[in-house]
Amino acid sequence: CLDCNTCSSDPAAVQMLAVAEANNIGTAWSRHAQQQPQCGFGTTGLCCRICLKGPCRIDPFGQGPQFGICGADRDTIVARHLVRMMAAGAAAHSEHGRHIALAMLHLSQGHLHDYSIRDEEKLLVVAKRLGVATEGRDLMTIVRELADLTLHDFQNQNYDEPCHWLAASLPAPRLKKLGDLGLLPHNIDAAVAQSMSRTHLGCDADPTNLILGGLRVALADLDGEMLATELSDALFGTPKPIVTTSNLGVIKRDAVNVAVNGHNPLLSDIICDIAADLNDEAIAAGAKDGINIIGICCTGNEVMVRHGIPLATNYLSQELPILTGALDAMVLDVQCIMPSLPRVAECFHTKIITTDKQNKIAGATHMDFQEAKASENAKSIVRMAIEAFKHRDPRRIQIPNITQQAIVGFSTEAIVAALATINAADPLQPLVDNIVNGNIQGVVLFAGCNNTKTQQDSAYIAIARSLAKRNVLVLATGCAAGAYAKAGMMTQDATRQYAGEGLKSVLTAIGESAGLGGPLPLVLHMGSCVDNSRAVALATALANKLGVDISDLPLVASAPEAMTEKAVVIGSWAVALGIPTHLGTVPPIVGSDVVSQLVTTTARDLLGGYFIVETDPELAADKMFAAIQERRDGLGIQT
Ligand code: SF4
Ligand code: WCC
Ligand code: FE2
Repeated sequence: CLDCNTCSSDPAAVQMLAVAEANNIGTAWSRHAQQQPQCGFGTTGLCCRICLKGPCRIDPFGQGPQFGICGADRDTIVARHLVRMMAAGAAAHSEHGRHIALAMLHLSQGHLHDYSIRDEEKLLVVAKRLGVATEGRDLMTIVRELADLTLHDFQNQNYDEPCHWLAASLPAPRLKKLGDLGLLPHNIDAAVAQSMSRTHLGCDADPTNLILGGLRVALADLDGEMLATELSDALFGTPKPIVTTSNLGVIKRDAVNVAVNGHNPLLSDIICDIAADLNDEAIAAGAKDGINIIGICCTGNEVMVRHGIPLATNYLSQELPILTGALDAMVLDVQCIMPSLPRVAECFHTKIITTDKQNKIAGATHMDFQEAKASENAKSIVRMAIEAFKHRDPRRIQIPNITQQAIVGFSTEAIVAALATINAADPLQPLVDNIVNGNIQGVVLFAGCNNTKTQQDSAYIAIARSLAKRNVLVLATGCAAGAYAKAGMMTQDATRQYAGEGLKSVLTAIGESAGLGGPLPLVLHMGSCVDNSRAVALATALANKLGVDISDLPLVASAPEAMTEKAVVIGSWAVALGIPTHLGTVPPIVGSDVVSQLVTTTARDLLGGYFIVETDPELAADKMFAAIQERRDGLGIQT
């Protein structure tokens, strides 16, 4: 490898990559290099492994075989695999959601003593939205009914009854459109199972029908994300603006550093709670600064937006905190966790702890986390970190002295509350006024991952700067949010430096009236990946206020470094909701013109949303800005 700067635009990651190189420790980047060249059939989606007669490969240039052994053509093969990706993504998000819903149920049954409803107001708001009676009723009865209603979205067998969360949350015209096209799922689990079933050998071989089925499971994914976000808010609190820090410099030399990595807040939130109780034990072990909890990836985002826990890093650089020699434990729950972590940790004292029965890694210590014993389990985990701290090798400690301030916690409620300081009676009106007068041209939601195919974080930064300069309001979730936090783009200075004049004036007016003593940050951190549902809530509120559909709004989404199946499914429901959605990673569908057409032009005709595949950040920004202008034209508000 020649230059670590080509791997990442994050200076702290670059520093640690040099350490990895010097110590001959493999990282995602070195493994990426070893994987080159990657298979052209897989890249274009033209390899099928769905049955044991395969793998079958379609010659992309038309010279060799054009059909798999069963007779499937390129379009069927590409569509089937794409649908399977969506199903896997939906399964992941909604399994997370189910976990939270079951915790709510068990809480209402009196089985969980370490959890409570921290945000009663939020609980009541969502209960009402879902049709649960709240007046004069005991809180736990409401919790029970809300949990039951939520779990019904995993159990309902009436195909014509759409999932409750979607039905209660999307604008009426969108629901109508999706319902007419048969895209409203009745049951999350069934939608996943049906996707697997129809893509089995010898089942659905019509690419159009397959992709429509894919959109149905994508909407099931959105249902799972919505319920995960909203119930987590009720349990752990709805995020409010909070000032914290980000990047590897948040690791403290004189503390027991415990990283939480993964997605589900059920464990990490409790770890944050009990850390203070064990501070004295950490100090007694020689860590004069006590216990320092830091976040990685989306568990990191969850505790960052709710409690201001510093975020060490996002997905692609998750191995690097170990290389500082000062990370004492990394606690893992589910999703986007590299199986390499125990291998990297072998060279250090860091304890890698898996906690979910269904997500173990060979070489890690498994500590089965049970909600009924949450505090007890969390204490054992933190004590493992304190024990590991005693085995540190002080000579190997190198913590990059790099941190950035990050103002985070912009839930939909927090954004509306900030706007309410300008117009209490009608909080959305100032936003609408500024969109109409052109101070804000539109809104972009950045979501999705890191991908070794791109220099880490760089496309996020370039596109956001380019759009912000053109007065586009920037929202972010997941690893996108991590990228912006690390790069110092969630600060007031970033607003002063990068926002166009119109956007700057609006962010300043809102920030000042909301008591921030300056503008809102340039990029608003909405939370984890399931919290993309927060952006849908904001879009829905705007659409409802204007009496239009989401597809009419000057709103675009972007995943410049998309990587996971979860990112594929998020992008797919964004399209289904009518949102022009940029992908900076070329998806494995380019082997089929038919499928490529379906997710671009056909989707646009049917749903208003479509994918924009563009790997060049500047061109991507231009295309998204053009999509925003088109929407403004449609609303008759061109300025
Ligand atoms: Fe080949 Fe058809 Fe089997 Fe796929 S399902 S591996 S195309 S025979
Ligand atoms: Ni969501 Fe992508 Fe990060 Fe994982 S955490 S890597 S799906 S963006
Ligand atoms: Fe995530």
